[in-house]
Formats: sequence, C-alpha cells, structure tokens
Amino acid sequence: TIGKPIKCKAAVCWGAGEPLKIEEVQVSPPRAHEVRIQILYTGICHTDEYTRSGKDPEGIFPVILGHEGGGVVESVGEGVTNVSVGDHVIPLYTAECRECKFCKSGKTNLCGKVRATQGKGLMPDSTSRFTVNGQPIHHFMGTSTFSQYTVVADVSVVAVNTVAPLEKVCLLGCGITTAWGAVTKQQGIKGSTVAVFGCGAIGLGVISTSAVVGTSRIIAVDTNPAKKSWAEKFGATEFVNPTELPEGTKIQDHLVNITDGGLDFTFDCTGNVQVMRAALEACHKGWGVSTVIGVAAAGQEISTRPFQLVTGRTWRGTAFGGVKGRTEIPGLVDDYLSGTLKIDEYVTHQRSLAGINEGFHDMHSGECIRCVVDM
Ligand code: NAD
Ligand code: AHE
Ligand code: ZN
Repeated sequence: TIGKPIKCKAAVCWGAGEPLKIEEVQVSPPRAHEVRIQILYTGICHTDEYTRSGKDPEGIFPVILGHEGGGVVESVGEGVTNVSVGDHVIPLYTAECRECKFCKSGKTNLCGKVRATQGKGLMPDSTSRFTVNGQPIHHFMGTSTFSQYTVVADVSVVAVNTVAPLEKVCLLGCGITTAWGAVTKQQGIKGSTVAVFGCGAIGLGVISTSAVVGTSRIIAVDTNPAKKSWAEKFGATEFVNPTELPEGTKIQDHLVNITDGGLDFTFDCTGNVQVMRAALEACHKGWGVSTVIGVAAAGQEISTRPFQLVTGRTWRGTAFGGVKGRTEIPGLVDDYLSGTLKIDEYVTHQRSLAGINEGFHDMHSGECIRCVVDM
C-alpha cells in the first residue's frame, strides 16, 4: 500500500541568518529504502546555529534544520528491513550502509552511500519529501529533526531500547556520542594527560568520557568563567581561563609550562581556528595528539609552524566521534540506562516547537548546555 502525505508543523529556515518560522509542511510518504519518523524530541546543537547563521559553506535554504532527534517510526518504504513501524529511533547524520568502500574499510565511520545527496539537502533519489504550499524545502544532514515528521534513508536510522526516554537519548544523535567516540577511540588515552578547549556539550562530554576511561589530568579551558563549575562537575581536574592569564601569555605556553612539556592529548571543542592552533601547540613534543572536533566557518583555515608536526605532534579530526551509529548507538543507550553514561546532566533548557527560536537564544547566553525541544 502507498502511504499518504502528512501535514504537520515544522520550523523552517527560509534564508541564512533568518529566525526559524513555524510552518505547516507536507511530508511525502517514504519511498523505497526510506523511513518516515514522528519526531517527538530534538536537541539544538551549535552546528544547527552555524548553518542557520550562514557560516556553513554547505548551507542551502529554505531548509528544515535539526540533527539531534528521537522519535517513532510512522511508516517504512519498500525494502526497509532494519527498522519497523513503532520502533523508537534516532536519525543518523552519519549513515552506516555497511556496503560502501568507507564502511567496509574498517578505518572510518564516514559512509559514502548517501553523503553526496545529503550535502545537497536532498534524499538519495535527489528529491525532497518536504513542501510548504507546494514549494520544496531542503532536508538537512539527512535528518531534519525540527519537523514533527521527517523522512530519512534507512541507512541513516537506528532503533533503540523503548525503555529509554526519547527526551534524553535524542542527544545521542550528535553531541554526547561525538564526544564519547572522540575519546574512547583514541588509542593510548588511558592514564594520559588531557586538555579540553571549550566546555559546551561537546567539551563536557570529552571531559566526562576522559574521566570514565581514567586519565591522570583533565585540564578544561574556556573563556567563560561560568564554565569552571560545569567542567569540574563533569570531571575536570583543573580549569584555565585564557583571558585571565598575564598579558602576553599564550594559552599554549601556559599549558606547556604547567604540564612539564605539554599534554598527551588535546581536543578543540570550539570551532575557532586560533584555538585549534593553541590546542595543537599545547601538545607534548614527540607524541602529543590534538583532535579537531569544532566546526569552523566558511573561509577559515588552520595554520601552525610545520616544525610542530616535524617534532612529533599529530593533528587529527573526527566526525560524530568516529562512531558507527547503527552498530554502536544501541550500546550507548544501554550504558545510559545502566548509569555509566551521563545524559540528563546536559539538559539545562526545554522548549516547545513554538519556542524553538528562544532555544537558539539560550545557546548564545552561555548558560545553556543543551536545550531539548518537545515537538
Ligand atoms: P558550545 O557553543 O556550547 O560550546 C563552545 C564552548 O567554547 C563555549 O563554552 C565557549 O565559551 C567556549 N569558547 C569559545 N571561545 C573560546 C576560546 N577562545 N577559548 C576557549 N573556549 C572558548 O558548542 P557545542 O555544542 O559544545 O559544540 C562545539 C563545537 O563542536 C561546535 O563548533 C560544533 O559545531 C562542533 N561539533 C562538531 C561535531 C563533529 O562531529 N565534529 C559534532 C557536534 C558539534
Ligand atoms: N558542512 C560544513 C562542515 C560541517 C561539519 O563538519 N559537520 C560535522 C558534523 S557537526 C555535527 O554537529 C561532520 O560530521 N562532518 C562530516 C560530514 O560528512 O559532513 C563544511 O565545512 O562544509
Ligand atoms: Zn551536532
């Protein structure tokens, strides 16, 4: 049987820099290898704001943003075998097809199956499932969770334990999972020293996971003094505010000084290219590894003296923490249910769909770690 279009509410961004507007959207039924999901909750990630603001070179408008959602499968297209109607699911902006060169390599979580059309704001057949008054609206990151109903590729969704509250585990769709993976997949991190630049949800997740895997020193770095108590609550052993250092002292020089030559591992969780440089240069000569997690604006580039690399520091980066969502997220949900993975602690704000723009303002206030939107 062929499904019917659904009319529902969604937050549409009509152009770069514009606030979101609640519209009645028509959501077409899922085609072959597609899944239509009723989104019940979604987080707002800094990357949604990054694309809304116009800083994303891949940004396309009009668009339905959102990539940190949780919901229930409403219907499935032909050939879908991995999820069924009624399943509780998390949409995945990093797909996992298990068939492409990337998936089969065993070396990366990046999947090639739907990434090209996803980057164009379209489903894999190069069309959109969303219209407003007949006008097509783009998808975002293959997920578009700021809609009461969305359609995703079957390789871009995972079913999770129905016991888990979706208003919490929706956050596994991006921030917490990214941070968890960035740390746990880092060889040799146990027992080492770590510095984390930026104490938003991503940085706090890196701090928390570093504490859980057992590192000897976790230095949190943030320009917002209010983040000191947050960092300590998540397991940081020290906090440094770069703006409070003596004039002319660079944060990287200070960190190298207080750590007998630098950190074993550093993480950029800010998206600022100057901070990325500082994080690399705060690494120990000979072996320090710096991971870029933050997303930088169009036109921004990183730089350092090549001598930093010649003398044994490594600069790397990660998308979604290197996590393969279909394979690994069910286990993270179980970790949350058994109490070994924090999620509740990140939720500082809650909003309704009608109040989603306030959720974006919450983010700018510096007091918000994560805002969850009740759709
Ligand atoms: P956030 O805005 O909540 O946190 C950023 C933190 O950095 C804030 O606490 C801010 O005070 C601090 N900061 C800003 N400038 C600083 C500076 N010069 N030195 C030290 N600290 C500074 O953002 P978030 O949601 O935690 O996301 C962090 C970054 O990670 C964003 O760029 C986001 O787009 C990116 N991200 C990447 C991935 C990925 O897969 N690679 C996934 C999720 C988010
Ligand atoms: N489109 C941007 C880059 C955006 C970006 O780097 N996105 C991260 C996820 S951020 C989640 O909050 C990512 O996973 N990228 C890998 C991918 O395949 O998109 C640009 O610079 O063009
Ligand atoms: Zn995100």
